[in-house]
Amino acid sequence: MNAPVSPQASDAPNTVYLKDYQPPSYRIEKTQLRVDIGEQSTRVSSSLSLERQGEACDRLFLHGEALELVSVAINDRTLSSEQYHVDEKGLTLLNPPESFTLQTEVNIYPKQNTSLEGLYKSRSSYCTQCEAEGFRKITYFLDRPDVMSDFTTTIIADRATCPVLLSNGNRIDSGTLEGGRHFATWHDPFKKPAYLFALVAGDLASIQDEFITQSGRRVALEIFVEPKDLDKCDHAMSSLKHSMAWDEKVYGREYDLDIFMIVAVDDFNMGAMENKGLNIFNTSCVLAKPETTTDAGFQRVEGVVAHEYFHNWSGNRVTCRDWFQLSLKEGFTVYRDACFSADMGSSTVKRVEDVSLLRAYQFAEDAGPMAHPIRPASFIEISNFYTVTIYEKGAEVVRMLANLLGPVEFRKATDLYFERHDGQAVTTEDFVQAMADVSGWDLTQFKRWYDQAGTPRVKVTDHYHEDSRQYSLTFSQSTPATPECSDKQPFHIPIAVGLLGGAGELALKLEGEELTDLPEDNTHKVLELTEAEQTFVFTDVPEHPVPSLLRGFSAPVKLSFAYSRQDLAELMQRDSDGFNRWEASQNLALAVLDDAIVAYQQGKLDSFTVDPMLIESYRQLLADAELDQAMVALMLTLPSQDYIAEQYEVVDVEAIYTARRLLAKTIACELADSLRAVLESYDNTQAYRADADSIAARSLKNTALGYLLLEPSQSDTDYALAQFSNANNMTDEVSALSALLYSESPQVAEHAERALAEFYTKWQDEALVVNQWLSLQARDPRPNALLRVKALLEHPAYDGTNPNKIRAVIGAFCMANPINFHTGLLDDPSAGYRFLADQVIALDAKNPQIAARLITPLTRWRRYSEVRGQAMRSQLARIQAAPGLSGDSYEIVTKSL
Ligand code: B3K
Ligand code: ZN
Repeated sequence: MNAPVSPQASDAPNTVYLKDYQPPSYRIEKTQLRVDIGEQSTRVSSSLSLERQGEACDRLFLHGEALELVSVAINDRTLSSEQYHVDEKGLTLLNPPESFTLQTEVNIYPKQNTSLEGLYKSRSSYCTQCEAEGFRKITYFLDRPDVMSDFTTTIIADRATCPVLLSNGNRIDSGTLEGGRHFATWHDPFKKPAYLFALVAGDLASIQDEFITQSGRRVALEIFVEPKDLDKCDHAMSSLKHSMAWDEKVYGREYDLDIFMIVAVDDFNMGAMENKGLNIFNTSCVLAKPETTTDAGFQRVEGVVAHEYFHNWSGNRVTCRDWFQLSLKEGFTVYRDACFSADMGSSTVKRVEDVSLLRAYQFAEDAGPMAHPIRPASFIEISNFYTVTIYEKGAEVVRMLANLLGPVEFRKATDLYFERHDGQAVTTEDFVQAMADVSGWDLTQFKRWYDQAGTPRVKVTDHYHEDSRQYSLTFSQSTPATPECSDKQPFHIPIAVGLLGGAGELALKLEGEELTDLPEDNTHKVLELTEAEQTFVFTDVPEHPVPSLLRGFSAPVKLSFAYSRQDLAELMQRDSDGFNRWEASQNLALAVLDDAIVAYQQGKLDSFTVDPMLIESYRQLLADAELDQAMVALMLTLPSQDYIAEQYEVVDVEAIYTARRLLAKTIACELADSLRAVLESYDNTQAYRADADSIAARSLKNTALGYLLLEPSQSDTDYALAQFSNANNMTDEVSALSALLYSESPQVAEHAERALAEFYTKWQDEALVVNQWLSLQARDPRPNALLRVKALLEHPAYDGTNPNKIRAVIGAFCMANPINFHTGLLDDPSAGYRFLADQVIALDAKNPQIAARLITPLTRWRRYSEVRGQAMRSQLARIQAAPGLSGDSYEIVTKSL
């Protein structure tokens, strides 16, 4: 039976507003699915028990997209065409009863589903991705997170090609069928929204383990991968067990089902997905072994496994009422996984990495046309809101709450939140309310962090009165206009501070405080800025100190204070806050980079000399045996081009690139002996280990190698070549390769090309390693990289339907190779922009989510020179005019133009 299909709905995609939220008019108590997977098409039969909530209504709309309706019945009676209506958005039932069973049958086509949302095929496996709104591509449903249902799922498939059949919860039945087919039935005892539904059918192998929970329950753990990858699952398994133990210890959260499964697939739009009991992962976030995976890769696996596991409570047991609340689960869970990773390795290193990411990408987002608060007020396409703002800034807001409450109260508050809302779909208000109820704090002003976008600027000045021995810090805050609001109210900003005196850190006593009220270790304080301008006066201060401000990056703001370079050098060496030591190194480097940028712009770079203060500070760092080697490596690393760009109103791409390169080369020359000493003291014969100390030692050695290869001696080149050939791990192998490749020294060039070719020959069967190889070339800063990138798109290793490959080539070129993206080709300066628009237009029809994400660099057109900005803008307009553009891309281009 074919139902009538309505004519095309209106063209412009709709905007959805938070203020229009209405509770659902029906509940779905039970959902029974039968998914019969065939070679060409899949038949989905569903039976939903619906119960009205509240007023009678004359129609009920169920979401459904790209579904071929076969039959629709209520309480086993097939509906006539007057009783329902179908269009490309869903199924409308007319005059539905108060309580009924809706039975539908649809055909879907997983093999043709290139959006990687709904049910699709990745290599030889079938899998699903339903968050945010993918379940509606599987069957008709109330596909919204506040409709939570009890799911029973039967999967039927060919036994030979799909021996493994998985879904959420526990397997309650299985058996063979005629014609070489078989089935499995799964029941999930926890009610959940459809976005947490998952199904997998394929020819997969698995490793198994178990975890005994704190109350003594045994949980079976299983990781499914293609058989060839079975040797790369151990790290994910141990990360999972560490995560389970950590969540019990730190949050008192125990796992609730008898089995927890992870499945890795090659084609996945994001990193992973927290489906109840059946997480589905991008292979890049599961597979790891030393020979094929870098240290960063190992850490990513650990972090993502933890993140998805932690969602079982922060997301699944307590979920979101609507998608405006996305940060309720994402911000909180990122905060949780960041604390976990900090506990597993070095907490300062983790903090530096996270803040670097936030400042390079989230601050840029907050200053651009897509700026949105962590709880947005409206959206067109929710997929566009899985952003660094929702995730990383969301996590910063939770971190501020955790720090304001302190560890004991914060734990009480999260206990209350989980208890109070278990099994519910709630809002960010509910989260903050639990914090307020436990602590007694008035968090009214704090909640502005959820509603106001933009990065607050905090300007600080100080004054020391020698006679009264008083030291005052005056803070003023302001937040630039963003698309949703131009008039910002002051935020509640916690600012952690310390004061450095000549002989060490000073005791801190604010005016009015009694010494007896203060803790013994009294050199650290959190000042709470709530006004537009506020002064804090410290008393009994014996000398004019150097203030250490915003320790640990205690709030997501841009703080400025007129430090002298001497102050920065001191903070770099002596601050007891590791994060601020790094911060001082960045600020000192930024000051010197600014000298070079100005010299470049004035055509005086040839006669430019680098401030010796920076070189001497770096020299001392390299001699500091006390400091964590990973911190030395981070402090020696110049700010990224993106972060340098953040410092300027108009981004001068050439000036930033050239200044940074010149500074790096100068460091390489001036500190060559110290850098070589790092290489000499490193024992390259040691067995690989992935612990924090080993990772730290490798990162320092490879940072030194990268510098030395900028102006290499023959022995430096030989060292890199030997490391490339003999490395027993991918970190060293790929670091040597990138040092060779990015050297620009003519004596290295030939070696680099040979190494690149060898690397591919050696690793061509390892997809994730090949992605590294692609990305290294796409990021190559040498001129005319675009020609090489275009050639890569034709290479047999490239696959234009695989998001990892798209990110490795197109994403890396446009996001991580600014000098080439913005300067294009020698004879065609806007070639990079046109290339990106071409790729977006071609991809949009196949995978709109990935296409829309790629557009980001073009949206920043206002930050560049007039000529560049207009060239970028005209490519956005070209994308906008592309026939049949998706709502995803439409939203990004329209908001950016
Ligand atoms: N919750 C998923 C995100 C899925 C988004 C799909 N558009 C991954 C995560 O944050 O854990
Ligand atoms: Zn998440």
